Amino acid sequence: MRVTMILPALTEATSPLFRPVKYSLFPPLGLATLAGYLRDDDEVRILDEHVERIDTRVADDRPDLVVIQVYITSARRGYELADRYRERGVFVALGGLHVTSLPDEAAAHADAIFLGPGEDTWPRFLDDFRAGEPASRYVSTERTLKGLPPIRRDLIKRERYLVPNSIVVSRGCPHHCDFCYKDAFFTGGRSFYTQLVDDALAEIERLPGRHLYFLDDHLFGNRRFAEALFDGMAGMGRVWQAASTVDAILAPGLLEKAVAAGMRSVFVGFETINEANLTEQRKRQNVGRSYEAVTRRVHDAGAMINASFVFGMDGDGPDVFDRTVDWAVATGLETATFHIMTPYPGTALFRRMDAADRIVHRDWDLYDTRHVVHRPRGMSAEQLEAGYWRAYRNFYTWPAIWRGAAGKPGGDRLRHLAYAGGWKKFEPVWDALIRSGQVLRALPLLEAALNRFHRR
Ligand code: B12
Ligand code: SF4
Repeated sequence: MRVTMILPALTEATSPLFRPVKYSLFPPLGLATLAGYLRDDDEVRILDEHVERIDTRVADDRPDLVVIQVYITSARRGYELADRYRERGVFVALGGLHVTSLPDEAAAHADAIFLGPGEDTWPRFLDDFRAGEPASRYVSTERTLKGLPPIRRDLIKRERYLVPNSIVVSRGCPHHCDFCYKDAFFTGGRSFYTQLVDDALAEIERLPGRHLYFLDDHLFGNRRFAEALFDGMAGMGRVWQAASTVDAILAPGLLEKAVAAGMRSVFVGFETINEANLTEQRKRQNVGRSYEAVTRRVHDAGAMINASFVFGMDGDGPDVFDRTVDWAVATGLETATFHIMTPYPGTALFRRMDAADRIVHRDWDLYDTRHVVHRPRGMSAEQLEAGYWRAYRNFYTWPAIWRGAAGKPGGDRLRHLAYAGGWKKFEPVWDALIRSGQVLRALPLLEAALNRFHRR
């Protein structure tokens, strides 16, 4: 059987003028996971439009099966590709987060759609498809990562990614924040589960080189699993990055084990510095926690923080941008990502906004967390968008980077400057590397910035 698997990209990622490095960070792990279920004699390829051109006009591209993973921002392009293949009589399967949120919308462009994670439904479909009796809709209910076939990393064009060693050892998260995709995606079964520790360690052993990036929503979410994983990784000589929550960082012991096992930077969802917003968004794990204590703990342990903030919640006024950036710089956060609050279909936030008639349009292309798609309460949509861009600019000026780094001891200060500056101040260099298909060459620099100045 001939199978083509596609990760379509949003327009920005395919621009001939400038491609932000974030689109060349991670390979399509979800598709490589699904490819693991195919047989040895199946012919399969993975196309990632973020790093390569997909030309569907080539008339002889007629595989037996096309699989497309659909995110909200790539839905339009995903459907367009699906339609082209179907016009040619090719069977098209659509799955992923957006398909799960809006199955009827996706079904109009597919022969079969998949709701939720694919580990149970996909092998079932493959049997049905080979038997010539595929159903049109598969809904995931059995959630386990036990006995997964190895991920087909051989199908990934490693040299096109800065971080080819991305890895996921769990699915979902134990929390239930209103704005998050998670509850919608995992409806109908468990919404947080992990691999067996030994399987996760074996997957890590298989990855070449030194650097790893855990894409798990919350790597610290199951304490017993995380402790065993970090213990197993100690001594492997890995340097890695991951995501955690405020409360898990404050819990004694776990952070230290992570750093001892090689964690050098952690993504933390602070989301907002307005306490009222946290309650409204059911971000309970952040309520009443001292963000200063979180940053101090991470820095004292020897790691860096990549903080995530969301603007435009109901408690936010026009002052929120400068207050957030001032706080982030004063606390010495190394990197930050800012977002405009975006109600994804399927989330509690979307239902709440829709019921109050506060969703202004359903142009999914613009649901990219950089455009205002709802009616904000404490400011105008224009103020919100302008403030969002200002926050990015102000946080990543050299004086701000310097101020953030200045209060740190020598090695940590250098690391802060190299890491924050490297991401945001050398964009033309990233662009050139991406264009030449050689972005992986910069990985030693990333490893050095993460680890070289680390002295603890
Ligand atoms: C890595 C990542 C990225 C990477 C690359 C994405 C990639 N290569 O896959 C980068 C940095 C480019 C990125 C960018 C963005 N991202 Co992003 N990203 C992620 C992240 C952290 C991990 C994805 C991952 O690898 N998961 C692990 C694999 C194993 O799971 P999976 O990919 O979901 O695949 C499984 C299932 O979905 C399913 N499946 C998927 N497709 C199909 C198809 C079929 C046929 C079947 C059977 C099953 C199936 O089976 C797979 C195995 O279980 C997720 C968060 C998350 N936890 O998923 C956010 C996430 C996907 N990103 C998100 C967003 C919003 C963005 C941005 C818009 C952010 C921005 N402001 O720029 C951009 C634009 C993305 C785009 N191109 O359209 C949202 C998506 C919301 C939505 N409703 O679609 C998420 C969920 C983050 C969040 N919490 O809100 N992202
Ligand atoms: S902690 Fe993060 S991943 Fe978990 S539900 Fe909240 S936003 Fe989603």
